[in-house]
Amino acid sequence: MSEEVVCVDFWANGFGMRVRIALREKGVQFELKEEDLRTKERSALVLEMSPVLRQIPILIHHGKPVLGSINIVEYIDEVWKEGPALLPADPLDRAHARLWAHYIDKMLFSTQTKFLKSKGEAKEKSKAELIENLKQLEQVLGDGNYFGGDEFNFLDIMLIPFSSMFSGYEEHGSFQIGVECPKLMAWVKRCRQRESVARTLPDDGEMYQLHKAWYGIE
Ligand SMILES: N[C@@H](CCC(=O)N[C@@H](CS)C(=O)NCC(=O)O)C(=O)O
Repeated sequence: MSEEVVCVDFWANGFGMRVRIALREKGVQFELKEEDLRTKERSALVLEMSPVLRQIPILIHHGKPVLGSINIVEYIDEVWKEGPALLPADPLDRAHARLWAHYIDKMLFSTQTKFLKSKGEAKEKSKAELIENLKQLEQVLGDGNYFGGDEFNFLDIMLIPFSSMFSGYEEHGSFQIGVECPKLMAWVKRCRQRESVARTLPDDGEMYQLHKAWYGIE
């Protein structure tokens, strides 16, 4: 099989970081095409490959698009079977991992947005929600090294990109995630030692600066 793999993404896109980490875990060579989300106009490539959603990340494999980060990571796992398995082997464990991946997208990501956008009382309320979301995820992690148990896998890939905003959360909300969620922070440190993660995650400070500009945070 010819391995023509392109990832269309923006350096600070947490959803796209999942795709880049998964490809690196599998040892798949890919071309990265940067799409600058700071401009409103989407490139001709995005409009061609994702005419309905117009969103990134997009994985282009042999010229065909695969969309949606959860979907893409599952696709990568199915296609490049020779690399380490990303999804758990057991169907019940897979269902559990997918459920929490959706929790990250529906709860954590939307709470993050509310927290960064809001001020005053609303900001305090969403800060409390954000801490609850993180505590909930810490509970799912339990005492394991990784979400899937002993091995770094699917759910770790789903969440670790969001850790690049953790120091931004701390600065924005004047709190310490390590105090609220010590096991989760230990997991972040563990994951960041992996080459796939270290090569993919942007600098925490740059990530917060970008979000400050996006949300007009002073
Ligand atoms: N559920 C999608 C979400 C992707 C998404 O929301 N992408 C945003 C960036 S975070 C995007 O491409 N927005 C297009 C734009 O802002 O024009 C996934 O998991 O890939």
